Amino acid sequence: MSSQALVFQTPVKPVNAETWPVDDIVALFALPFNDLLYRAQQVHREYHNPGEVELATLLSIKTGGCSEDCGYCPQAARYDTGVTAQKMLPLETVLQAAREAKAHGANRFCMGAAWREPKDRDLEKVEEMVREVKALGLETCATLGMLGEGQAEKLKNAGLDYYNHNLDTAPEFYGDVISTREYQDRLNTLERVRNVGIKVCCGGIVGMGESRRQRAGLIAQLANLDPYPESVPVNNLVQVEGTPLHGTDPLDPLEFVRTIAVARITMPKARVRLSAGRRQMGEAVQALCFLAGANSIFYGEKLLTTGNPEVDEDRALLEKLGLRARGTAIDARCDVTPS
Ligand code: SAM
Ligand code: DTB
Ligand code: SF4
Repeated sequence: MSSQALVFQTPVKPVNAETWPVDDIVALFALPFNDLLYRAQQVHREYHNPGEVELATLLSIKTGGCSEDCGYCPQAARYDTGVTAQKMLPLETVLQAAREAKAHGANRFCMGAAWREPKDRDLEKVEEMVREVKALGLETCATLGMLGEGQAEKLKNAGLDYYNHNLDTAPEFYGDVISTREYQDRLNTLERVRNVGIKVCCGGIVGMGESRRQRAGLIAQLANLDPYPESVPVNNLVQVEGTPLHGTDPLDPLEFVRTIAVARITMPKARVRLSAGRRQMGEAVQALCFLAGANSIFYGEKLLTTGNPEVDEDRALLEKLGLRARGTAIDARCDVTPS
């Protein structure tokens, strides 16, 4: 058997197939590491400029005091995590943060709120923020929890480009992590967002004690959305003292890299974001994630309540890897042919 045949005897979604079976995704996870990364890099190069990384800056516009019981989250009021509940930030504070993000070269500005769902009077303030941030020339994203009837439309009219709402994990594991809302509630919000023409940013968290099959189950849920999300954040659990998931056995970093590669292969056109957990990861693992097809990061020293690499550190890492921020890259698909 030729080496080509060895590489390609792995599952490939048939052209007309409607869904990715979980078994096929498990089979991708089980590939020899180098074969998996090779496949992922091939897909990546077919659909994306491999020299380019999108930079998305996060701002928590309403921190803490949340009524939900998400087992990973430092912002749930019921866990004693040291996060104090704050009121929504004033418009000018948000705009100042957005201007700084733009000055640092961010492509997208994502506003997050610790809500189960927004109240209409709060949404009005967020609409204003979206309008003004967009006017600065940044892509806009918001993550505000579940959206009710008409709320997605209001955000669309304000100019929102992306709505982030994660499925978080596989349906079979979901109940171990969250009890205050259903998987179906999340799917309903995603449908509302899709129906008004806002782009979908949807991913999940790994390292919560789920099995490999459950990681594959999360990817299957995402990849089988029709269409699949434009943006797929893959978060590695940031363990926060006081949350139920604090003390979970950390995921093997190479399994995290595999998850990125499988997301890339199953959702070829999506931006796959190497999301929370980078500060704990080290440069080599992050470099492998980029090789596996990640082409977006959260950029800025803070995620919502926990830390993220400093801007200068990230700039240095991108430079070291020969990667550039989206929009600044010349076509990096150059052939460097030895003379
Ligand atoms: N409250 C809204 C919601 O739950 O949809 C929006 C904000 S919530 C913090 C957004 C996402 O952040 C969660 O769905 C989860 O995937 C991620 N997240 C929260 N805490 C995390 C942690 N400790 N580690 C990794 N990801 C986390
Ligand atoms: C996403 O998938 N990850 C981000 C963003 N969407 C909102 C949030 C990560 C939060 C990590 C824990 C914290 O900083 O509170
Ligand atoms: Fe609240 Fe969102 Fe945190 Fe869940 S993830 S506790 S909904 S802020």
